[in-house]
Amino acid sequence: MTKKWWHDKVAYQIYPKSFFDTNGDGIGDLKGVISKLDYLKELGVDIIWLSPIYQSPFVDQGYDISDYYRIDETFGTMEDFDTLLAEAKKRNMYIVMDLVINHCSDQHQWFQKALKDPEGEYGDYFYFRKGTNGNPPSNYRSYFGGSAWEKVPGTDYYYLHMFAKEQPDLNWNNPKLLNELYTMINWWLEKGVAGFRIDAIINIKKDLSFQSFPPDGPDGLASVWRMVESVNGVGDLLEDLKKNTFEKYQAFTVAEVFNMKKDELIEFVGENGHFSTMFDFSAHSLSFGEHGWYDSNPIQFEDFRKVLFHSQLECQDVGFLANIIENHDEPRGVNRYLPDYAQNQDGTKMLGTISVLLRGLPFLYQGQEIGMQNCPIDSIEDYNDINTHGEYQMALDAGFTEEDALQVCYINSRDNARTPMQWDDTVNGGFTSGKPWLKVNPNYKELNVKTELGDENSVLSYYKKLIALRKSENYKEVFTYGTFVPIFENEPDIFAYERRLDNQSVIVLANFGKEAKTLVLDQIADRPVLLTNQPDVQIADNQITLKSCQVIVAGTTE
Ligand code: TEU
Ligand code: CA
Repeated sequence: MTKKWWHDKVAYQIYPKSFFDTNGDGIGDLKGVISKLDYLKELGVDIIWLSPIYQSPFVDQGYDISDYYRIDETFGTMEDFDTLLAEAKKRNMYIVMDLVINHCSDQHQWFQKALKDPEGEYGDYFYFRKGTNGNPPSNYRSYFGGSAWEKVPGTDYYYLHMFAKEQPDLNWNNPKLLNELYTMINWWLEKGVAGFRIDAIINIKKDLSFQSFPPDGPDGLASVWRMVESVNGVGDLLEDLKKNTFEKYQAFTVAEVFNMKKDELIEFVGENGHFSTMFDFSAHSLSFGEHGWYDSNPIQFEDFRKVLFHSQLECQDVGFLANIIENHDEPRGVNRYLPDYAQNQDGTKMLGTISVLLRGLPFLYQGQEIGMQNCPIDSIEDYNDINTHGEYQMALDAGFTEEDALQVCYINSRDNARTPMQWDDTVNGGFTSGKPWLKVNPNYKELNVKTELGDENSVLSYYKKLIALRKSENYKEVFTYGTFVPIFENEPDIFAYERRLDNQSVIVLANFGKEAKTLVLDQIADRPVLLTNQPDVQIADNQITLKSCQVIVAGTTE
């Protein structure tokens, strides 16, 4: 495997709207990001992925872009962005932008022109199709609920939108559009961004017959996802994209791909793959309901371990996955993957440890490093996320009471991860001096950066040690390139693995159970303990006893 500059790096996702507000408008901004670079550097972060900061009407929080060449004024100016690039560079840090090119905003001038003349030049930038007998061209349900086709008033035309109706899908069969996109991507790369996180990219290939599928919900529609799964050929589009852009700049790319098939893994993230890496969503997918959030499933430990081990083993001879426990679309990992008795500091540290030391690129999501959790919100009006409103409605339509539908949102809502970052114990968690755009989690008084920086036993202090260990001179190679070897894979409640490279070996042992557990492991007592979340470790000869929620990382025998 050829070594690449990004292999041994640690990445961190910033959701700019909720990171840090410097001008009191209640919304995070670029100056806020700049002011926290030293904090991130201290944490051990190298690569920063910024969720979208382009000009946008924010129907889907910036994932609806109306001008790819402008910074939205809520976040600041292009000058601020250039300062961010320069300040990051000074600290040997890399800025990765979000690339949203499956769709744009309905306010983008391309779409505005297209609407005026669906049969004209710009109409071909999108998918305009005529309906049949007063019905849309097919029965696709958009990801956010409702038909994926929106009627153009005063015409027979509908346009396709896999997400919100304000996010029309771009026509990747049109070379002119592709040229516009490639030019734009290269423009940002010329500017000095290190690469991109590539949004919803698996959706760009459409089945142009737009055939309907058997309905899969009470609304008589079928998820547009069925079309994505049934169509082949996305690889050609992705290769063309790479050749015309990323490859020319050795850019780092991380793709959002949900339905990876084993035989395609090599094409996606192999040595000459379409992307540098892609997120492993196998654990997240476990809870996805068949119809929506209302029938989502709680995650069982055995399944969690099984799917993560599976993707680790499947990918290690091919390339690198990007490992996350949460992002801006997912509820907080602590609430999702830990049983109730483990949703505390020890459990949080344990979850972080097993994730960060996996083979692949660790991505932390803002607030994860202080142990942020889902936020209780009492009324649907107080949720901002468009997806949450759609899912709430779907739950009501499926017969849920309002109270139960709200509980569905508490467990699944994307706003759980989007509440403002908690910097200190002053009003609004120190995020803003104004009124925050989204509720601050009331637990900010105990759970915040300032308090945790001052406590050597905090989750934050632990994350610092964890990242430092991963990047330490002695162990960096084994954590980056070492193979992943499962251990105790049939032992209830134990998440354990070894990372092995040449004559180096590290063992990670975690007890997700409620009771202590004794494990027999050859020469465990001879290994130095590199890290643990509960200091009194009981080891003797070939035996180790792990308390509930205890994790230990043991190094190579001297
Ligand atoms: O997400 C794509 C995607 O598949 C998710 O929307 C997912 O289906 C959903 O969040 C599950 O709850 C990307 C972005 O990450 C997301 O924020 C955007 O809303 C979406 O694309 C549209 O751009
Ligand atoms: Ca602001």
